[in-house]
Amino acid sequence: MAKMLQHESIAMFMECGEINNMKLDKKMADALNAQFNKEIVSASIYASMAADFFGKNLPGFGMWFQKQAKEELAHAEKIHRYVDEKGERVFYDAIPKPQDSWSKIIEALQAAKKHEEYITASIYGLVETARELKDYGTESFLKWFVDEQVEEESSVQNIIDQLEMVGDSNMGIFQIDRALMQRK
Ligand code: OFO
Repeated sequence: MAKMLQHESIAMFMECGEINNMKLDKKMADALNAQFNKEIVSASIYASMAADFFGKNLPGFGMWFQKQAKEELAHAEKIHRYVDEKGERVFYDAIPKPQDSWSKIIEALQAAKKHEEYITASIYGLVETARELKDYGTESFLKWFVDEQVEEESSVQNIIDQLEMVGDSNMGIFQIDRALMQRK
């Protein structure tokens, strides 16, 4: 009897182990792969905004977006590593050509805000998929991205608010540009 219980508990333990180390469901793996590519597209959009700002002699805005582009690549890398850890691999999609220039500074920032909202919705979709599949490991991994999106939306909105405050004042824009150079 005791032996039987021992076998049962070993079987249960193995089952739990399988749950903890479970492979990614195809639906989850595909969704993470799509997000991986969206992060790379984000980097391309922001790098293009940086180029536009540097070209317009707004180095603070340029540096801010250049750093943002690097962060997006780091996000892609984070997903890449997670997918690898789960025994899968990522696949690269073609990167669509980003817009080259924006006629007003605020238009670029508004486009960035809209893009971040789209990314937030995409991350929420991933969380939903993880919950649906009872993939708690991936849900926990995604928590970092949920928090990061709150921060990203808020930092872009702060710049929009400042631009709205100064309007067309060249001095105001100059000061915002200088302040953006401080981004770590
Ligand atoms: Fe990756 O957070 Fe912006 O897009």
